Amino acid sequence: MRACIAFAVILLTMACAGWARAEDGYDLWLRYRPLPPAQMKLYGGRASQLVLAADTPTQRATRDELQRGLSGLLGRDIPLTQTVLHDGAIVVGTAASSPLIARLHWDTRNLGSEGYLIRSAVIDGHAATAIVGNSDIGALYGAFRFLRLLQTGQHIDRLDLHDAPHLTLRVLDHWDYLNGQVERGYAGASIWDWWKLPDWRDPRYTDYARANASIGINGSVLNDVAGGATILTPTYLQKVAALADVFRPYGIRVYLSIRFSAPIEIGGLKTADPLDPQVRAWWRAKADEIYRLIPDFGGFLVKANSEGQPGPADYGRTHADGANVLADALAPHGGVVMWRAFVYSQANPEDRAKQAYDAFKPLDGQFRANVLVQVKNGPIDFQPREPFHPLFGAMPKTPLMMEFEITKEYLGFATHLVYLGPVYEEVLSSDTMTHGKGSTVAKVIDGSLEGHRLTGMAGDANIGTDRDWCGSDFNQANWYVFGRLAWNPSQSSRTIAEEWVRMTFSNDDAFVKPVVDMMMGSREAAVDYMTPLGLVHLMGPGHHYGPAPWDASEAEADWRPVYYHRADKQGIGFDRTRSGSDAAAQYAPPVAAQFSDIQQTPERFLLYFHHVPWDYRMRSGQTLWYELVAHYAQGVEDVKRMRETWRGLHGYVDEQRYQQTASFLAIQEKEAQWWRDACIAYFQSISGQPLPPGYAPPEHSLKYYQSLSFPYVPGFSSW
Ligand code: BDP
Repeated sequence: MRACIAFAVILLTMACAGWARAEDGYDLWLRYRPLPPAQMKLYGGRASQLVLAADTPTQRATRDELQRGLSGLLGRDIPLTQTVLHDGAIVVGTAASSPLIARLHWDTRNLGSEGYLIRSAVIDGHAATAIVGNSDIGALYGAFRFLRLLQTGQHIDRLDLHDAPHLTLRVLDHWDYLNGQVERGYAGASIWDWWKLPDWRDPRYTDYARANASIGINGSVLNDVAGGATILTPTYLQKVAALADVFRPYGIRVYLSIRFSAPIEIGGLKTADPLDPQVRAWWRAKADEIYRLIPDFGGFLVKANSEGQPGPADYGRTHADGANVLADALAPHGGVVMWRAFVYSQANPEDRAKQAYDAFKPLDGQFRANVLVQVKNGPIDFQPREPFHPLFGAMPKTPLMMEFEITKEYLGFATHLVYLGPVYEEVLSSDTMTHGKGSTVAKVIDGSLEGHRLTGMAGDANIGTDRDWCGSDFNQANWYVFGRLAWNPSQSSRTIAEEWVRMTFSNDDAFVKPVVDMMMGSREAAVDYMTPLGLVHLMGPGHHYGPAPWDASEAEADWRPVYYHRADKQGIGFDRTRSGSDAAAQYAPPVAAQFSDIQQTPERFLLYFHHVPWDYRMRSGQTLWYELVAHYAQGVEDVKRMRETWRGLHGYVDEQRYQQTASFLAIQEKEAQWWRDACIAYFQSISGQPLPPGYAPPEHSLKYYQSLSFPYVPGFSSW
C-alpha cells in the first residue's frame, strides 16, 4: 500500500512538474513530459517492453529515442529485451534485423526505403505493437510516429497504419556563414561552431538531427548560398564530415552550397567556364575528395548569376551548362545538384516577376538526370502572399524542387506570431492547370504529374543558437510544418498545427482549439497589416524590417517598394496583363486568362496583376481605397484578438513560455499598428483620398514614419 501511495505521489509530482516547470523551448515538440495519469494508465499496458536490436547506429538512436520518449511520457523505464516476454511489447525494426518481424511476413513493398508500418499484432502469444520499416531509417521514422501518437493522445490499440514520404529530398537550407552569422536569421548565431569543429561535436547537433528525423527531414545544406568557396577547402571539408557523422544515424545527409567560381578562388584556375576541360576535371576531383570523406554526401546547392553571384552566364553559358558540370562530377557517387531558379538581373529591364521563367523554361530537357531546379514558391521573393511561381508545371522534363522560406524575413522576424502552414498549403494546393484541371503544385513537386522519381522540397531554416532554436516558441511550428509537408505536400496545415500544439504545449482541448484557430488566422492578419490585396515588397530597404512603401533609395530599381506598388494619383498596382508586363501570360492559358481579367482575378492578388483606380468598385461594393484601409485596420484588429485569445489561456502552459508569447504578441500589435499607419499615411499622400468614416487616422505624420531608421537590424549587415 505504502508503495502504491509513493508511486501515486511520484506520478502526481511529475504530472504537475510537466505543467508548472518553466520551459525554455529547447525540447521543441519532443518534450516527452509525463502524460496525464488517465492517459498514462491507458497506454501503460501497451508499452511495457521494448524489443529491438541495437546493433547499428540508427537502431541505437531508435532505442534511445523510444526509451527517452516512453519513460518521459509514461513516467517509468521500459525494459529492453530481445524476445517478447509479455503483453505490451513494442517490437521495432526490419525483417533483416529482427527474426520476430521476419516471421510476420508482412508485405512492406509499398513502404519504399523510408516508410514504415505500425500494427497491433499477436507475437509469440502476446499482444504487441510492431513498428516495421524496410530500413533502419524507416523504423526510426515509425518510432517517432508512435511517440507522436502518445504525445497527441491517440489510441494505440488496434493500430494499423503505414506511411511513406512522398518526396525524395526533404531538406533544410541553412543560410549560415562560416563566421557564424546567419543571413535573415532571427534566432541568434549559426548553430555550426565551425571554429571548434571537427574536434568538438556539440551535443546540440544530435538534438538537431533528432528533431529533423522526427518530422522526416533527410537533408541539410549547411551554408549560405552566397558564401565563399572556403567551405570546399580540405580544412572545412573535415568539419563538414564531422557533422555528417553526427547526422548519419538519423538519416540526414549533408549538402553544401558552392560558389560557382570556386575553381578560380581555391583551385588556382584562370576560369570557371563550365565547358572548360580543366574546370570539369577540377569539379570531378573535388567531388571525389568530398566522397572520400563523406560517402553519403548529398550534393550541391547553387545560386548562380543572381544578386551578384558568379555563374555560367559570366562565360556566355546557360544555367544548364553550369548545373551539368557539377552534376557530372557528382553522378558517379549518387549526388545531386539543386540549382536555384531565383535568378534575376538588374541589367534586365523586364519585370522581375518574369525573369526566372524566361531564363529557365527554354532549358527544359537540357539538365542532367541528377539535377533539380529549385524554385521559390512565388515569382518575386517569399512575400507575405504571392501567386504560385509560373515555372511549376512549365518544365515537365525537369524535376522542380520547391523552396519555401521558414525564417520570417518578410513576416515579422522572430516576434510576430505567423504560422506559415497556410502559406505553404495555399501554394501547394494551387492548380497550375498545366496538365488539365487538378495539376496542383503539390503534384508537380511530388513527381506524380510529370513522372519524376527525383523530387524535393527545401526550406530556408529559421534555426540559430537561441535556446528555443527558432527565436520564439511559435516559430518552431514553422520548422515543424515544413518538415511534415515535405513528407507529404497534400496534408492539411490545420491538422499539422493541431499536432504541433498538442506536442509543444498541451493536449487540453480547451487550449488546443483556440490556439490552432489563432495560428490558422495569423498569416492572413499579417498579410492585412503588411501587404493586402496583392501588394508585395513594401518593407524597409535592405534589412526588410518594417514598412517603407515610399522607399526609392536602393540602387536597383527592383529592390524598391515603389517599383512594386506603382501608386499614383489615379490608382495602385502592377499591371501584369497584356497592357503591362504580361507576366500573367506565363501561366497556363486558363490561369493566365483568369489573372489577366480584373473581374476574375481573386482580390487577394488584385494589385499583383492590375493597376487599379482608387475608386474601383470591389466585390463588397466599396471602393478599392476603402477596402485597402479596411484591410490594414483589420490586420491590427486580428492581432488584438490574438492577444486576447492568449490572455485567456494563462495557466495552460508554463509561465516562461506564456510570458514570452504574450510579450511578443504585444510587439506584434505595436508593429502591426505601425505598418497600418505608415502605409495608410503614405498611400493617402498619393491617392489624396479622405479616410473612410470610422477609421482612425495614422498616429503620426508620414514624415515621422519616413524618418525612422534602423541601423542594427538582426539578420542583416553589410557582411
Ligand atoms: C532574399 C533574401 C536574401 C537571400 C535571397 C536568396 O533577402 O538575403 O540571399 O533571398 O534567396 O529574399 O538568395
